[in-house]
Order: sequence, then structure tokens, then C-alpha cells
Amino acid sequence: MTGPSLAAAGTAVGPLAEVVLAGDVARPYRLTVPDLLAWPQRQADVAFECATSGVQRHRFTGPLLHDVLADAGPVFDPARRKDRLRFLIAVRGADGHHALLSWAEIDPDFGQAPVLLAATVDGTPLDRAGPQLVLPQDRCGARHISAIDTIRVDGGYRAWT
Ligand SMILES: Nc1nc2c(c(=O)[nH]1)N[C@H]1C(S)=C(S)[C@@H](COP(=O)(O)O)O[C@H]1N2
Ligand SMILES: [Mo]
Repeated sequence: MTGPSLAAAGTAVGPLAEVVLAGDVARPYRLTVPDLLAWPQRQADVAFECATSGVQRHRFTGPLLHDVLADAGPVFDPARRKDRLRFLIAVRGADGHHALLSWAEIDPDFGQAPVLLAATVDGTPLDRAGPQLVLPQDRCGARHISAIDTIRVDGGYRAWT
């Protein structure tokens, strides 16, 4: 095998993975998996089913996605709850696999889904691989995006016709 990608993923060698946090936020930034330790840590034991490989069980730790994104300052009016309802969160892995969440899905005033931006899986730091999205409420594994490289907050969904 050539290249650092698989051999270095999640191991102690190779560069730290970086996540770009961009879009409709006041403070876009880049963050590494060690940076994720700055927020309160949660633990989630999840079981999800994959259409091709069956049921997987993993223990993840990391901050709530909501806490990390809230600190980037999404550009809605915090005093007006309705203003948040047009915001989407697009999460992409380094291989291009991506999924959308709504802001309201993770907002404590609405769905309050305990979605994590995981920094470890089964006790192994994801420093080199990049963080993984963890959705304990999902039966299916497809949104548990690994090796996240970009998270885009999008408040521009206004068209209705
Ligand atoms: N980056 C990335 N993440 C991904 C996928 C992918 O193709 N790319 N597949 C998803 C699917 S379909 C499943 S079921 C789980 C599989 O998790 P596992 O590797 O622990 O079995 O990863 C999810 N995360
Ligand atoms: Mo899957």
C-alpha cells in the first residue's frame, strides 16, 4: 500500500487531521481532534446497522456537535427561535460521503438529539483520521460519518417555489 491515508488513520503517526468549519457562522475556524477536548465530553455506546456489514457496536467520546457549532456563532438571531429553523448543517467525510442535519434537530429548544463530534472510538483517539459524527438515535449507520473534513452551516434555504 502507498500513501499515508489508511496506515496513519487513527494511529500515532502522521499529521493531525483538520476539520474546516465554514458557512453562515460569525467565526469560521479550523479545528483538530485534540481541539475537541476543550468542550465538555460525552460518552455514547451506540449500535447501528449497516446495509452491507450488519450491526456494529462502538463506544464514542467527544463534545456535542451543538456545542462546537454554537461557538462558531451561527448567524441567526438567538432571541428569535423561529430564525433557527432555516439552518442546515452539512457534514462531509474526506471520501466525499456526506449528510445533512437540520439545526433544529440538535438544538436544545427543539429536537435536542445528542449528536456527538467524536474524538475517540473504542478508546482510540481519532487525531489522525479526523472526528466521527455519532447519532445515537439513528438505527442505521449511514450518518455516522467518519474522517470528517468539512462542516458547513447553511442558513440560506429561503426559496420555496
Ligand atoms: N466517511 C465515511 N463515513 C461513513 C461511510 C462512508 O462511506 N464514508 N459509511 C457509513 C455507513 S453506510 C456505515 S454503516 C458506517 C459503518 O461504520 P463502521 O465502519 O464502524 O462499520 O459508517 C458510515 N460512515
Ligand atoms: Mo452502511
